[in-house]
Amino acid sequence: MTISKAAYMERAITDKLMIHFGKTPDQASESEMVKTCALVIRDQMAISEVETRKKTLKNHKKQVHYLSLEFLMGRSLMKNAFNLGVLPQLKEALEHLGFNASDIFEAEPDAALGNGGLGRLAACYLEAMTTLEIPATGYSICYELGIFKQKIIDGYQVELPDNWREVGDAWLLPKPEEAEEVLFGGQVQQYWENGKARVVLEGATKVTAVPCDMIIAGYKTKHTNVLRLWDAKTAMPVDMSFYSRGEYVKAVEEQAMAESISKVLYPEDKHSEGKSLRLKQQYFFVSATIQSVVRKHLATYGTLDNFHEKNAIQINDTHPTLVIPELMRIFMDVHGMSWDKAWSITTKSVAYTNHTVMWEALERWSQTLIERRVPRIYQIICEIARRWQEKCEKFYNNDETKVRDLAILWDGEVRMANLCVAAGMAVNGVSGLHSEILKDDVFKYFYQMNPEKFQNVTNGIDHRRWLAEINPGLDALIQECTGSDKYLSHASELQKFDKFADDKSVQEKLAAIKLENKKSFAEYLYKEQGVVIDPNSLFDVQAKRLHEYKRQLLNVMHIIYLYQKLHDDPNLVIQPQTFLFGAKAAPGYDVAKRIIRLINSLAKAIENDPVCRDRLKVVFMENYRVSLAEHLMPAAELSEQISTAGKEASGTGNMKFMMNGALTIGTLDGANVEMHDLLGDENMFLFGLHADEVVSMKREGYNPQRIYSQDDRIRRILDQMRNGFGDGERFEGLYNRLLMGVGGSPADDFMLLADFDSYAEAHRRMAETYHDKALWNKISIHNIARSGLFAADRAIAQYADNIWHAEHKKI
Ligand code: 26V
Repeated sequence: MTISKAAYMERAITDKLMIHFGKTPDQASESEMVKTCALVIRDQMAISEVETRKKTLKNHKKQVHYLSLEFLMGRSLMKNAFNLGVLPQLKEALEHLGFNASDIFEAEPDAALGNGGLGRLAACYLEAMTTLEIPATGYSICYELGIFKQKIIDGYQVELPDNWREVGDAWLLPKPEEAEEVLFGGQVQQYWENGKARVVLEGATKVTAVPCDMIIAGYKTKHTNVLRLWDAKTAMPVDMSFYSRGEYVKAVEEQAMAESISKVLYPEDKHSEGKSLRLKQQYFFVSATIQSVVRKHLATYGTLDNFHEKNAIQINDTHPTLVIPELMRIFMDVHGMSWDKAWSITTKSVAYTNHTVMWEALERWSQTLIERRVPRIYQIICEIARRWQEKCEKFYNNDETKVRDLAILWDGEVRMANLCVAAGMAVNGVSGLHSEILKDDVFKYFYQMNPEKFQNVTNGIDHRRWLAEINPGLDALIQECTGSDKYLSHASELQKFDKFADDKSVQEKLAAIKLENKKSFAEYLYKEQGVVIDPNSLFDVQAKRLHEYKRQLLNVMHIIYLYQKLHDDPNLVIQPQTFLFGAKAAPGYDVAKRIIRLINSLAKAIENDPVCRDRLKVVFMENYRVSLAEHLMPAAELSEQISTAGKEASGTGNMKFMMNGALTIGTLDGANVEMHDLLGDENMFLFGLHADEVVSMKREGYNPQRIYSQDDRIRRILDQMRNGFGDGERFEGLYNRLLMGVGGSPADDFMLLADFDSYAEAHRRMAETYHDKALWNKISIHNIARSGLFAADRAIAQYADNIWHAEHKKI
């Protein structure tokens, strides 16, 4: 008798539950069930992982090492089951055991080891690298606490710790036998040995880095990859000597110092603060990673001469920059290589991706801090900087402004981005516009020296997760229309859906799917937050980190405008709309927190207002995160991508909304530009100044006060904001920021007032279009069908072809 796949799965689950928890299914809690299923799936992947490793060792392919301080993985159970092709049997087995499968998936905590776009991108890319069968490893820190959990209490954001590992540990395989030692502090000593200068570090503090591996499954492949997360532990033998010398407290102190390194993810995603612990995190993870990469390379090849031929190291933003001097250190101090040879191999191995042009986020570290924490690394940076400066002086004929701009060390600081561009074999931006800004502005003098280094790779998303897995209704419709599930491996197949744009029955099916998704989201929101929203209203969504440049405040201004309009004319007929906001603010970013408070005041005011409440609704969704986004995207109808042009490097939420059929209201910023190229004016609601107009308007002297005094609508909106909504909260600070400029930043730095009129006009066009259901659905089909460009598979194939020169499965 053959046993069905589901029965086999059920057996694996019951066995694991018994072995691991000593329980039968009727005794297991949901959390225990999540862990049990994770262990079962992990076992399956572990077998493939061993096979993959064997194969990679044998075929000597080039390996990719993706270094990122953030990987926003979210949940893995459904994802891995989907990719392994065992999702149907997992669901069936769970149901048969008396569980509701979707409750079990919902009970898995997010692995939220990231802040926002940069971290989620890294997670999508790991999936795509695996699906394309590139031998790749992600490296990061095994933070005990991920990004904080956000609670809204009395309208204010409150941060709570996110202890993801209690359940999330089930995905991790600790590998203590592959631990590395990382050294901090101490003194650099040089001496001569056999006619060669040797460098050693004396009196340094040792921290042990223990790898915890998370296996990544690809789609329709046995190839697996690993996300290696380093856990910081005290190096025990050293500590024992403290104990025996009676320095008990010192030993405990060292232990606390060491282990604090992997305690918590920094929740700031723009402002670089120069905190010592953050620097330690960076060096810890980079040093452990590179030691491990070099060790494995030597074990395979017995030489470092071909290191760059067999390894590509991608630096995700500047956070892993210290990988550059660390590689130099290992090549020279540990393996006796000359400077020139070490530099030649290093600069052929590393590549850098920039993710922001906001100057506050460009990392600069105090020279003194680096010198104190990692003295040998500091020496190497100084030497790199000296040689680089010589080169620049020669190239630019001692032009002082240019040489200063290009410097790696300046004014007591190390400029990480400059170090990355000087040393990297490639530098890339993450959308067409962003990459142009890097060449024309941020790194313009670098570009003139080495134009061939600069590239663009427009971001992409894992469309298997962000479409097929989270929106099964739409997945089924696409498969029905395109005739197969081929789009899952070849996202460009989505194009075949385009010709159904005018097909009435497809339009109606799409509308029905969207309505169902809106209803499920309404239920979800009610369960999570006790908020009721009407699935028949238009779902207008802005979900992303809270930043002034992303302009949640512009959205709020427009809602206040509608609110006032309804008060002026209570009989006005308007499309009922639900405005959904999801956003975490960095705990120290007061302005962002004030904007959250304002959204909540406005939400309350509208809810209590008999004139507005049936037509407008504002909801601040608590704790926006990957798993909430997975419920939200399929239900969204309008996607707000309204950053000041030139400021959003790419955006990836914009792609997720588009793929799920939402229409975009947005500026020509980041990847919205590519989106507009695909869709044309008629299929998105474009508004606002262009990036070059923002620059020239600022240069010529932008005057928001004039707009305030000349435009009645804007004056009324801002006055209302200043006075608040009668709940005792006033927003004078925000008002002043828009009109006076506060604390050194200019008035309305992000040009909200300049773009308001055009934004309101785009909203009018949008509402008119929404009225015409057939037209709206047609546009929605165009959006879905043309979103294939934004698949991570495409982006990864470009990295592999143009930057890493690594082989991959063709898409
Ligand atoms: C910066 C900092 C500064 C120091 C403190 C910790 C910290 C953490 C993260 C960051 C990086 C911020 C850059 C970032 O997230 N950029 C976003 O990258 C996305 C992926 O490329 C892109 O879609 C977004 O437009 C861009 O804002």
